[in-house]
Amino acid sequence: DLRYPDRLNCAAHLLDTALAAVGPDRRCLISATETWTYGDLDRRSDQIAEVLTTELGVLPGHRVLICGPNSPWTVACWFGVLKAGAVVVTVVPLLRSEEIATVAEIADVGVALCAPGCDAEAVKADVAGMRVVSVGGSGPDDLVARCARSPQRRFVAVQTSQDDVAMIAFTSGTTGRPKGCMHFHRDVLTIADTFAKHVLKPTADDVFTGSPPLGFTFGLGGLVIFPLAVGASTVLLERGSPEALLAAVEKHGVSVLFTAPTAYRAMLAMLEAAPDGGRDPRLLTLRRCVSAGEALPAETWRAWLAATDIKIIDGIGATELLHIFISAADDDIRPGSTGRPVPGWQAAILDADGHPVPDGEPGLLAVRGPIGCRYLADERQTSYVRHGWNYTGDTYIRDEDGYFWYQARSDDMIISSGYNIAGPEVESALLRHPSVLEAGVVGTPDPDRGQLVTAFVVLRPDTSPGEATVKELQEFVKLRIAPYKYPRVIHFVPALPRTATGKLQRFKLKDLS
Ligand code: 3SK
Repeated sequence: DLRYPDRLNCAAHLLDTALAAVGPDRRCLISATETWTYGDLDRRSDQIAEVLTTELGVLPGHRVLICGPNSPWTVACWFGVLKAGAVVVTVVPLLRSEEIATVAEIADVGVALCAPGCDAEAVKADVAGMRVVSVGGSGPDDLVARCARSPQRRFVAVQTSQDDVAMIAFTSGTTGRPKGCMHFHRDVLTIADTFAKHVLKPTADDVFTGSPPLGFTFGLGGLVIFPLAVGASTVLLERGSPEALLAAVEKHGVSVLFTAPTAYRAMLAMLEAAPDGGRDPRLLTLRRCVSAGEALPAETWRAWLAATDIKIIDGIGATELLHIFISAADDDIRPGSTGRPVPGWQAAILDADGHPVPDGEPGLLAVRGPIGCRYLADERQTSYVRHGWNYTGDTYIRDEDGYFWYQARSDDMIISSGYNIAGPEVESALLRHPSVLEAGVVGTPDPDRGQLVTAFVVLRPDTSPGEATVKELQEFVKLRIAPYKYPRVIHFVPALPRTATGKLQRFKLKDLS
């Protein structure tokens, strides 16, 4: 049931529901240096709302940028801005001044709440009308100091409407001018009532952690909305490296992990079998693992199952649609497939004119459901939303049982000698070779074939990057997928270019070749 009250402030609703269910003393946010209870988060977000409205001139509907690492104060800012009736503008941290300036200009940001590191870039952005306030730095103007001085009283959350904009999440995609995706207060609750409720099924006893930044909606949902919607706790890591994830799981008894395929592979390389051949002793508390951000190869899924006995829940979401809309868990999983539409969502494979493509054939993934794409003042809205569907920009195949199989980003299909070749399929085949750590495959211009299948490979440290390895990998791929798909060119590189959210930047690979 996705009906919500007309008057709805999602931040107040989430906190009030959790407080009623688990009480103020339940652990909520855990970082390397502090642990906040639900009562702490409620109180500090009240103080932030108070400071925003009484000292910084923020009014309902104003846009407030939050730029910070995964930390309790970043979460408190998110709740405080919403309690004040303002709109959260989220970006991943480490943006440079020019990028901040673009986002601030598109979203008409009045106040920027920035952690140390981000604040200098925001000041350098020099956006007219944007006041930069540091959070967790030093000095009397810092938000934390202002909160400590503020009257320590309850802030009555602004009674927003369920379809008032709560947040504008920016997506840079893998290239192009960033797009601001507007989401309503009800959308924030909807992701907990669809993917989390029907697929993930967390409980109040769960402890969450993961690597995606809170400025990426995958991280916001997985590390804040889903745990808080059930009164669970969440471990926030400033650096979600594979080493840090393993250490956090062991130290805090984590049971739910959100990360991307690359991190699962990196952790696999670090795991040790227990003396009895069972699960690595650091991971004993883990019960749910979620992967998104990129397609999860069947090989990675199987290797993780063999090492941990856990079936990774793969999923595809989009910043435009806030969170995951196709996924599968437990016995419903078909390794290598993303899964089936999450309850509440519909998905179809269409051609560019909106006609259905038969099962078994590749086409454009189109989805519709309780959340839709609403770009802020961006003409690309009319290419994302067409024929009553959201076109995600991915090429997929639906099988006769209704499972969706990722092929490529629609603009990443390689056309070589008239064949359609999906780069990620070649990447999966390469990843099955024991010497390959990471692989990125793109089409590069070729006068004879139109495009050449070109692979960029990160080898394990003990492998030599010579011609013999090139030949071995080519033969290896030919034996596993249709031979015409094998990479005719292989470059060995120390690392692959990725976005701050971990997505492979294939356009940069094209530039490298
Ligand atoms: O990249 C994805 O699959 C994703 C998942 C959840 C939320 C947002 C995104 C972009």
